[in-house]
This record gives sequence, C-alpha cells and structure tokens, in this order.
Amino acid sequence: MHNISDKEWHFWKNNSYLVVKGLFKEEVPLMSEKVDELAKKDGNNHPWLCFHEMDRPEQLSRIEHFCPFIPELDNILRGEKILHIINRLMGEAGVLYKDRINFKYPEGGAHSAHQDGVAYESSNQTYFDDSTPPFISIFISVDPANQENGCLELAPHWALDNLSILPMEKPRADHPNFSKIADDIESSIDWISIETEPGDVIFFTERIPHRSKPNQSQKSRRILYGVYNPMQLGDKRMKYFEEKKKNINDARYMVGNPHAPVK
Ligand SMILES: O=C(O)CCC(=O)C(=O)O
Repeated sequence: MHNISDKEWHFWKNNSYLVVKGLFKEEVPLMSEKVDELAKKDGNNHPWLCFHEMDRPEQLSRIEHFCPFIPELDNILRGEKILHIINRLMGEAGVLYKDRINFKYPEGGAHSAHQDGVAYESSNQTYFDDSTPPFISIFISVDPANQENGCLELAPHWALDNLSILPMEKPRADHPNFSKIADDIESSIDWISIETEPGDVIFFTERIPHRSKPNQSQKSRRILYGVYNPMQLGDKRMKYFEEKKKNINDARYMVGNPHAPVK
C-alpha cells in the first residue's frame, strides 16, 4: 500500500497532479492481456462502449464501461491499492465514476487541450463545484508513455483550489460537437510532459488543463483510466453510462476527445 507523504500532499495541493511510480508494476502483464482481449472485441455488439478515431474511423480510440464485465480490470480500478490513495487525495471517500481505456495507435490519438470537469456536469452536479472536492482521474500506464508516443501533458502550477474554466472553441465544422481549449490560450500555456513506465500512475483533477500529442512511434500506447467522484455525491457510475448511451454523441462527451460520433 502506498501512503501519501507530506511532500506528495504538498505537491498535489500546489499542482493538482501527482505521479506514483510503479504502483501497478506487478499487474502490468495482466492489464496488458485484458486490454488486448478487449481491443480484439471491437464493435457495437458488446455491453461496453467502443469509440473510434475522428479522422480514422476504422481505428479504435477508446473503450468505456468494461468494469462490470472484466473482473481483473475492475479489481484494479476499484481495489484497495488505488482507493487508499484516492481517499487521501480527495480528503474523503471516493467512488469510481467512469472507467476507460485509451488506445493510441501509431499516427493517431491526439487529445486536444481540455479540462475534464467541463464534461462531467449532469443533473444537479455543476462544473467545478466548489462545494465538493474535485473528481480525480488516474492514468495507469500499460505501455510506456513518452514524448514520441504522446504522453500526458499538463498545465503547470495549477493549484487544487483553482476553479478557472478556460475559454473553449469548436474548431471543426465537420465535427460540431467537438470542443477544446481555445488555441490562443493553449499556446500561452507552458505545458509539462509527464513520461511514464508501465505500472506508473498519474493522479490529476478534473480542473487541471491537459492534452496529449499523436503517437509518432510504431507501437500502440495503451492507458487504463479511472475517474472517481466524492462519495458524498453518491455512486453515479451506472447512471452516467445509462445517460451516455441515450445520447452518446452529446457535445459534453466530446470535450477534447478525438473520437468520431457513434453511428
Ligand atoms: O490519453 C491521453 O493521452 C489523454 C486522455 C485525455 O485527456 C482524456 O481521456 O480526457
């Protein structure tokens, strides 16, 4: 079990992200196997959701909502090892809100600059609600992620209590639901690249701006993601996916995401 040190806590408070090296190193072969099994079952006749790249619709981009069907990945995303850290960083109990795998195949997969919280508003939950701790995402490297294959890039010095929502734009007339942080704001940020090895975990909040570049290597870059909300808001996971399935191409789900509308 990894106990967050005072130094790590201080860093988290001042930066809204934290890297824990090697947290799931032992689980890498299992994660890799299960992620590959899912990738082979690409298609719309499964209970999980498959999304494809906006500019290469034959190319798998992400899979969501697999936890109820893949116990090995569920155990990782809902296990004590991760919740112990989430609870500490959140300052209260957290619960899994959504599960996804991002596949970034050669030449593809860039994620445009965005803040995740802009996509999480639903019913009485508002953007960047300052009455609750922020939702926390975890990025678990199944493959190495580096400058060449498009690792995660984050805005520097984004304090935990920074509630700024950066101006957005819709740059693609051919994909009117897709949005991202406005270009002039994006280029004014001095982005930091976080390189990871398999098993490393990046924790980051819904408020910190982030992005990633396309994969310019010859191998895929697979990342397992969990998003956690404060338990005081309830266990919202099933409701989130029920709502999403009803209106899968809603603009809310295409904030920064490079995936094509689902037919
Ligand atoms: O996987 C990445 O490179 C970034 C993913 C991301 O920003 C997202 O899924 O919201």
